[in-house]
Amino acid sequence: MSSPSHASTLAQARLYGIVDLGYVQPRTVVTMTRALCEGGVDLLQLRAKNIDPATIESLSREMLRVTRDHGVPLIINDHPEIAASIGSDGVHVGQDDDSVARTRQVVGPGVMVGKSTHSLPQAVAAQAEGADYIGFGPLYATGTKPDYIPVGLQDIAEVHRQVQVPIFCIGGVNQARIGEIISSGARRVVVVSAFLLAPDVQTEVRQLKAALP
Ligand code: TZP
Ligand code: MG
Repeated sequence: MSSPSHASTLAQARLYGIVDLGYVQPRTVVTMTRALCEGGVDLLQLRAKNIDPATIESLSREMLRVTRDHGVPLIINDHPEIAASIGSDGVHVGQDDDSVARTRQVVGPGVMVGKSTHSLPQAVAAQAEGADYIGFGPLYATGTKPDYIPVGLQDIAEVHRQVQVPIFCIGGVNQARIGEIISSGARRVVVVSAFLLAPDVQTEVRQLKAALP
């Protein structure tokens, strides 16, 4: 675990937003970050696939100014060296990235490390590896991660029995589905496109948050 304060932040966190540059133009990153924070996300990630590291670093610095103002932890996807150099609160790695231990060596002890998982065995392994939290999904087929086979809702209860670190269910989460996701045992969710493509981002975040337990 990264630090006691991050542990309590994660324990309280229910709604995780992602600024994904597949949906957001670099010039609107700051506006989007503000809308997500003001709507009430508890954690925010920058996800920038196929973008050069210098651009990611400068965008993440701009985001950090906004997230700090709102007291929202910022997590950088894929780039522990950027997380370390800008002083972000966390870094997120996938199954094909460096191990949690190696990632932690880069970012140091005060930075949370999250890991994506796509099955029950991967979730159990990520906890054993020392992840501070995990993502679990995609629950549904999603254009944000088109190559992945959805895991469905049937393992949500079991993953919560087997894994004690915070579990953020991800993939196709939106207002229409949140009821069945929560009924299946989810306590925390990540929302990407349903927020980023909403006509009124702040309202969308607020309404989805109100539907969480
Ligand atoms: N990991 C599993 S599903 C996913 C990621 C990054 C994308 C979720 O995006 P959306 O738009 O909320 O389905
Ligand atoms: Mg990755």
